[in-house]
Amino acid sequence: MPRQRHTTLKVVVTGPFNAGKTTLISTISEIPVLTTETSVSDAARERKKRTTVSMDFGRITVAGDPVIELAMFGTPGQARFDFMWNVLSKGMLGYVLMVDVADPSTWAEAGAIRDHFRVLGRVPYVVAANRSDGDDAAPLALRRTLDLPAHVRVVPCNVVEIASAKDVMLALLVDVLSAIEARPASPSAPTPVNAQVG
Ligand SMILES: Nc1nc2c(ncn2[C@@H]2O[C@H](COP(=O)(O)OP(=O)(O)O)[C@@H](O)[C@H]2O)c(=O)[nH]1
Ligand SMILES: [Mg+2]
Repeated sequence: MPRQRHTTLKVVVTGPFNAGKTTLISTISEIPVLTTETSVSDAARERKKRTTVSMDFGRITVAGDPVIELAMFGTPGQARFDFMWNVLSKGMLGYVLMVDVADPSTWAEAGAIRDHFRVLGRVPYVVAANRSDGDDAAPLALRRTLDLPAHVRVVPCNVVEIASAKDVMLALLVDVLSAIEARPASPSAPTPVNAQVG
């Protein structure tokens, strides 16, 4: 029987503090998530006690030919760690902008993070409208606030639930694969990391 082909794709999960980035990766990762957390700054302590310092790392496998392994890197949300955004975005093929759709006070910061990432990589992204709880109006308002181009998808979700978290990653994967397919074949074009046959 021929051996299956495997491809690893690097994706990033970014967004403001407390949006649900670490939760998304933890909910769907097949390996124990490597996370580096520390106490939050005083201003944020009211909301939660720990925050991601440098990154979260998790992995999920998507069956098919080739088998796709998504290597998921979660960024810190607090701006005092934003030097890590530049490091983590190297080689990414797409990203999730995670937003707490129930807390509009965080949306402007989400927009600023998206603007930062848009410069770091011209790759597809999807907006995860987390804690949506079936509310249709808030994801639409979020789309307007972020002034999203029509092709950027807003995925309403509650990433504590496995099916919902998978929806977000699959939406991103579809856009990432379309972008790879549409790319002109050029030796200098970035290729999926660790792309291998065998
Ligand atoms: N009810 C609910 N709680 C969530 C959801 N996503 C995240 N949380 C909770 O919100 C808090 C912050 O999430 P976390 O993933 O640490 O946020 P991060 O700062 O973006 O990494 C945690 O206590 C999560 O359990 C969700 O979809 N629904
Ligand atoms: Mg986190």
